[in-house]
Amino acid sequence: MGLTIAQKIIKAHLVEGEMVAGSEIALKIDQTLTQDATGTMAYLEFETMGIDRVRTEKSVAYIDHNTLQSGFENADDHRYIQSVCKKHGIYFSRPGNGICHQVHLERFGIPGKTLIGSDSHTPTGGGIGMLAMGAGGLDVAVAMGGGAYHITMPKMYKVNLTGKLNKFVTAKDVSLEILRILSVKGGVGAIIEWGGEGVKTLSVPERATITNMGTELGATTSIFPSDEITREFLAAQGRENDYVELASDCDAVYDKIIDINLSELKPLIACPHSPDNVVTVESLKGTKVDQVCIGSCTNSSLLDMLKVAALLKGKIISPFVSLSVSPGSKQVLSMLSECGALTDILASGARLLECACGPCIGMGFSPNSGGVSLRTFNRNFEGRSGTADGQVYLVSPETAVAAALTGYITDPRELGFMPEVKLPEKFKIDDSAVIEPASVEEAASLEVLRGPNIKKFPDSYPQEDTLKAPLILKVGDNITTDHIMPAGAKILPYRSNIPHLSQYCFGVCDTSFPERAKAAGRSIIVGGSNYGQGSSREHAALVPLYLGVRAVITKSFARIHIANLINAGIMPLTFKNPEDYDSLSENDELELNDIYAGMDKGEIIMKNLTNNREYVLTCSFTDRQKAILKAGSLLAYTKEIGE
Ligand code: MIC
Ligand code: SF4
Repeated sequence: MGLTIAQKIIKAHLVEGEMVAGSEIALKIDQTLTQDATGTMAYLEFETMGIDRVRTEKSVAYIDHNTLQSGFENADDHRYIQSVCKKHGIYFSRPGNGICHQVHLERFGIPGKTLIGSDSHTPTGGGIGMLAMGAGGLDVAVAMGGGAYHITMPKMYKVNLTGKLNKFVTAKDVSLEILRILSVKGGVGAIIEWGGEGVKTLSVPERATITNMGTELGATTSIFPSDEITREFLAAQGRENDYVELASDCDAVYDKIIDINLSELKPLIACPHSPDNVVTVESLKGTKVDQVCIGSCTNSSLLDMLKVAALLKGKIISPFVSLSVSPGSKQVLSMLSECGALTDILASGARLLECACGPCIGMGFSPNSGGVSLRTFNRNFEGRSGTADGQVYLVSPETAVAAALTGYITDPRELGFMPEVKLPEKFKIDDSAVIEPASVEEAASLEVLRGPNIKKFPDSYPQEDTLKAPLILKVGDNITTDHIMPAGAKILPYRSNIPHLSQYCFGVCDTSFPERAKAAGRSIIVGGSNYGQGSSREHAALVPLYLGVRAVITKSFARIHIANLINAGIMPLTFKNPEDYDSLSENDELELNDIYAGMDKGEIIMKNLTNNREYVLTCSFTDRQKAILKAGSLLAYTKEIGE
């Protein structure tokens, strides 16, 4: 039987397990990346492992999220990360050099290699045929130390592309179309491979937009073949030697095949507050727009920016719209500046933001009260923009420009003429903002610089055989990590300060949660399906751990979050009968007995002492996961076995 592209890469990196969908496998990881919002914690975890130098082929730390520096906290954390990198063999991409996924694609990604990153959009690397996955910081720390990355062997889905995109219809619309088809949980447990004749019509930046947003499907990752177009991109980045051809076998078997005819697509838009809430742009025509943001790791490539500049050239944006443009990297910004396109953008009335995540994670540029914000980003979860009642829509750069010019949601095809925009034969190569690590000899005497914002890691609690605790919070379906542990300008600087962060836990759902959880001592959370979708932030597990949460019971979990819960020593369980969810209420006293035997059996019985009902909870922990829970955390387990 033939293999898919992902199966070929998995086979070449398999260190444990069998390539059978649903079973646990362990992979050797070639490259890691971190960003600063998750990086501080990941490097603190790496340090506790007592390993002198990273054991990957390349590990890169990016500073791109926490760049506001409205106090000492971010600057201290950046200094800490820079000093850890120098000492332990990690490349350090300075603030201003760009968004991790954009820079990694440009400068470091290699087809056929494995990459894990402490950011959920790491699958962007699938645009050049990498097996690139988002992971919790602790998993990344273990991989930096040479440990394998454990995942559930995914199913294989194929999206078969035919046709060619029409003018003003873009890769972003392809992402929105697949979200419309599959929903935010449609990719859970699967790798999405993009194939078919239509693939040849898509450039690397377009492919990367699509693999980037595969994250919103809940997929393990998304991947494109590595072909002539990939070779040309790498050659233009001065990295032709990194090219290898990768294709699936013609008799490869897929669990699902989805057909998309690119020629039939229309400009699409995701409405508040979910990326799969997709309709056509024309159906919302005339909706007044207050703000437009162009950028983020989804749509900040040179190609995107050149198209934006070409459409804005010689025009002035609506006086009622505030437009921000954040290029994805220093390479993009300097090339825009050298060819004059930046002048066209600025002349239109746009505000230029730095090459960073910025408004995407609520780091400035929040919309006005109730404001409609059209963004070329990948997430529009409630409150994420920093304005609680902000109405965020997700669109392509072309649709964003159309709205900025008219002041209303406008089908970009109404703009008429789309100037021809091509990628350059050579990108501007300047890696001076990437600081190399010290030599082994020099590293030994280097000091790691820690600031007062770094606080103690939360204590872990080895899983006991019995758990008696109240149901402290009951939430619905599709709860995101932005609900569990919000980000934004006020909170994000405290990512290495769990006690401070804890005040904001579940703030979007229930501001009384932190106080109630602390008062309860130990507690249980109940959720609906796809609990923990969204980011890779392990803080969405570490903060509940700090507040005493010992188990989370749901209808289903998102992939990275369930791993983060186990890594933090919080037991994730699911209802055997999903209807049982309905008969549980906040403050019910719950009791789980014979947990160890239940873990082995895959079923744990829970008594509700308040309504005297019994519930069957399921789990399918591997021996390793059971050992992690019994040790109290992945960190404690790793120390125990000396991995
Ligand atoms: C996001 O887009 O939500 C983030 C911020 O990039 C997160 C990481 C984090 O919370 O630091 C992600 O996607 O993993
Ligand atoms: Fe940054 Fe937004 Fe991309 Fe997350 S989704 S990495 S916050 S640009």
